Amino acid sequence: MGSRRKMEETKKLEKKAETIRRHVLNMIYEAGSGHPGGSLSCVDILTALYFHTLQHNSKDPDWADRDRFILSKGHAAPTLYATLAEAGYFSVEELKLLRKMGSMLQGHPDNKIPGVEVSSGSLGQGLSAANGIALAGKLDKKNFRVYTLLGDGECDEGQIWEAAMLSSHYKLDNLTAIIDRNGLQIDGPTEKIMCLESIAEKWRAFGWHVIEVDGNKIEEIIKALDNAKNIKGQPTVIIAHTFKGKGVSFMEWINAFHGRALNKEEMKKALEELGGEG
Ligand SMILES: Cc1ncc(C[n+]2csc(CCOP(=O)(O)OP(=O)(O)O)c2C)c(N)n1
Repeated sequence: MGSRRKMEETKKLEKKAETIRRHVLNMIYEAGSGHPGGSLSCVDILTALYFHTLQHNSKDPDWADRDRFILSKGHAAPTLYATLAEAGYFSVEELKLLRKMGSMLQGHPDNKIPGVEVSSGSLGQGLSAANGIALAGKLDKKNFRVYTLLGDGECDEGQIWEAAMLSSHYKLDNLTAIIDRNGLQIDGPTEKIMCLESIAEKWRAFGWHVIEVDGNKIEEIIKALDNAKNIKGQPTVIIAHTFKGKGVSFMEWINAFHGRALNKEEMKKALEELGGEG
């Protein structure tokens, strides 16, 4: 792609990410509860995946050759739902029903929702599910790829490291894990609670190809996702350095917004910062 077309694509995707950020805040506000911080940090990653990288068809969610995405950090469900709605899996109107009784869109992803591959929310499980799907793809000689997004705090779960060993043991080069490295988890900074550094060295030691990017820069994420496709014989992990609360100045790196909705006044300010409509 020429550099001018690339710039135009990036601009379009940045606009899409802004729309998704507005949906996320509105959804959590309407619901009165949810996880805005870790939902906002990963918006650019999901935008790059669904609007650039993934081979998928919202009109045929069960298409056998589709690429698969698993949101392992399931509490970022609002971002997944808003992205799926923008991609045409269901109506944007549905987003208002987040966490409402009887609604399809419960607080954590459920695989009954069109486009949701695996139910998640209990941290630590997504990479294992992704391994199973990637291994099945290889056994069936399919060309689809598998992607999963993990939280950095989620990497405290032992199951992640068991799964990481398996991915490299079976040379799952059709698998890309992305870590939302926003540096915070439920109780504070990851490095205070359970030191993860050097996270890149840890994944390398487990047999993975490692790429580090600014996870709030869409063009960097796209480049890394494209590069991962060319890595043979081992899985790739993209360590995506992000900001929790990205896009709203008074939320960035403030862990009070891990698990609470904004109030009316905060919403007004946040939407002003995000600009645009919707
Ligand atoms: C097994 C399990 N334990 C605890 C929780 C509660 N919980 C929800 S979010 C969260 C913090 C996760 O931190 P991180 O993965 O860094 O997420 P982010 O900061 O990106 O939101 C915790 C402990 C859970 N969902 N699952």
